[in-house]
Amino acid sequence: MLNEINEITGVKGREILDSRGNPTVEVVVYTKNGLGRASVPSGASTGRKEACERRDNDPARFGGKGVLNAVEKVNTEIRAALIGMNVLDQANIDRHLIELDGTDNKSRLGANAIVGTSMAACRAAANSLNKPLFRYIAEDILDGHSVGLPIPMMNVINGGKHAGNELSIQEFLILPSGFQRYTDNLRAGVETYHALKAVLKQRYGAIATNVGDEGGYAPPMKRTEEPLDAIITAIKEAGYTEDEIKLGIDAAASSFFDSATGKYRIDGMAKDGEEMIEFYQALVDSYPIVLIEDPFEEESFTLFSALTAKMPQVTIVGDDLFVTNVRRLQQGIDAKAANAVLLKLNQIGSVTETIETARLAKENGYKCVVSHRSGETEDTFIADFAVAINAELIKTGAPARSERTCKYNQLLRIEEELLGSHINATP
Ligand code: 2PG
Ligand code: MG
Repeated sequence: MLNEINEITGVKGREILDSRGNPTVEVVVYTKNGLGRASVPSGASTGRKEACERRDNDPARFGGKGVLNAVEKVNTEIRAALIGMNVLDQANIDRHLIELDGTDNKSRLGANAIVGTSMAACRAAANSLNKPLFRYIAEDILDGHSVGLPIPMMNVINGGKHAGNELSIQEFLILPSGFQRYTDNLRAGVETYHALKAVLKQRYGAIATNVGDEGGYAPPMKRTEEPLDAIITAIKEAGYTEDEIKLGIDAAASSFFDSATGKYRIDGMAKDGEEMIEFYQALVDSYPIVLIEDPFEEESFTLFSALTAKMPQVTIVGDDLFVTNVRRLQQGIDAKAANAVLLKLNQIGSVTETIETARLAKENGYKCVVSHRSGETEDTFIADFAVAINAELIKTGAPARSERTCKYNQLLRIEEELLGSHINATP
């Protein structure tokens, strides 16, 4: 029977701002025991098959980017549907939201309205039980799942749609993984980030140390090798080895794929799929690259499969390819298209569906990479989520700008708690 204390008593949506200064949805879910609040991030290099982010398209406000319609759905239909429900039944809450929406891609209520509510309910439940969010998800939603700290995957040089330079590849990532503890891996990554600033300044001048949307530097570079060379130097300068800090890239290749010619416009050239495979092979041969995300445009299951077969030692991640969607992931598993999945809650639109996708990934030996969006908020939900599902990796930008560091900082708190050193014995 529903314990009154855990009953949802209110749902409130509002329009707030994300890290690019664009409006986004924030939701608060209330119970007799307190509340849970969550806010929704937003992508720039979005997959075509993502759940639909509802915007007002009213040019009189925020250039059409307002989210008052989505907020209004939270404050009317969603509120009415959720009041009286058990906040501890996340699966039921999400099922209700999906049925209430009634579309395949959450376009009626808006995925931003739905995922904000779903995350806020999850947090309200954790608060109601007086548990940290990661524990609630692991113990109560996942029935005692083992938890673990992910390897941080830090985007230290920004290109593509996230920066005003000419780099085709969107993200140049460092994966500090040489240490047992997350705290030490984070420090190694941060020290490398700072060493990189000095390297860039010396090679390209101070203007090269301006940052892009995710806090990584956005130097005036053109060729893919340039950022990789600078990062390799920075790792050495910071006193680390290539075993301790590995490299990854998110090509976000849909953003430089020309559908008219079927070619990829990269580094001033036009390459077909086979040539792109050779391009990636040459990069992997020359640099300690252990991970490649979205190497091809988002419908190229065949090319993804060819690359995954060619370099089984490399983590090939599907982001726009899978859009956190369990059906797309199953299609990828059947085609052996990758060996890892990027998980973005707002890409599919609810906590339960994201968990389902993570579960399918794990059952099939795929790694899970929990990810932020390029437009973020100060919400730290994904840090707890990554620990709860025991994700191998988390991608949440450079260790700069608070919408990025808040996630890395939350992981510091969680590690401290898991190591049992969070309670200060000294009065
Ligand atoms: C990506 C993401 C996050 P966006 O492509 O992986 O880094 O970018 O949020 O712009 O889709
Ligand atoms: Mg991506």
